[in-house]
Amino acid sequence: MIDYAEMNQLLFEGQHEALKRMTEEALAAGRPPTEVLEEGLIAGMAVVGEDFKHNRIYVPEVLLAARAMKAGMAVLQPLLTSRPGGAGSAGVIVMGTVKGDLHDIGKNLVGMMAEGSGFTVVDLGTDTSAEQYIEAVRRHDARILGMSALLTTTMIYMRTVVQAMKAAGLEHVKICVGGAPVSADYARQIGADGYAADAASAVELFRRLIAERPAAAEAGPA
Ligand code: B1M
Repeated sequence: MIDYAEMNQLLFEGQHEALKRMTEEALAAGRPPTEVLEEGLIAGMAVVGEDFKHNRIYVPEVLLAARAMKAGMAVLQPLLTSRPGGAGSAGVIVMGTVKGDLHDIGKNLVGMMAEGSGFTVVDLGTDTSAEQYIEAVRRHDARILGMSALLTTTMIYMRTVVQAMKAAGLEHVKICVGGAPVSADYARQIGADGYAADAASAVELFRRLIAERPAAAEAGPA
């Protein structure tokens, strides 16, 4: 019997090796990877976020919790990213956390789920500038640009990127945004094509946007 409360506590305490072990045990016991992710890892990080917000814990403790979360995610990664039947790519998504922002756990999860659903993900990491997004979109002929932001001070950079993409003539590339302070309303305000609240809805959004893409754009750049 897997005790998710114990996994949450290990994450909270930053015990990365024990959490990695328990993640492996949960999978060995037949628990679905998405359940382990949501109940064992994401639920634990939610507690960390609450305590951080109320100054009951500070950056060093959050860093340790983030390291533990990543250790658990590394165990789940092969399962979340494996493509059934080795099908071809559903399209390229360039993804990154925006300039000034170092939070990458949520963005990494979205990337893993997207890969598992058949997309090819080009991950630019964190602190990504408009120029870096544009360069990668062009180089990989991406169909979607995904931006993540976790800070109210960095989410505003998403608008800069949307405008820079237009100025660069890349209007045909769909832009998706997400992250804790971002909303559907904000996505509309800045001219993005879509917003998703979590990794599973992000993948649904990517699929929908790819399906909506006008036939003219399928020809790719001249
Ligand atoms: Co920071 N931090 N942090 N932090 N941190 C938050 C975001 C904060 C809300 C905590 C709080 O006060 N409650 C707060 C922001 C407040 C605000 O802006 N209003 C905050 C702060 C203030 C800071 C610092 C400024 C603290 C300081 O230094 N004084 C600093 C900033 C550093 C910087 O970026 N320049 C900082 C630093 C850090 C750490 C480095 C210690 C660490 C990050 C480690 C890492 O990512 N490698 C950290 C962490 C871990 C958090 C919290 C606790 C957890 C974030 C997380 O990983 N959540 C966070 C609290 C919170 O969010 N409630 C907090 C789990 C993850 C699975 O969820 O990222 O939301 P999330 O991703 C979800 C969805 O949002 C969505 O899908 C994901 C999966 O379901 N999603 C997308 C995300 N991206 C998407 C993109 C999409 C679609 C969906 O399309 C492309």
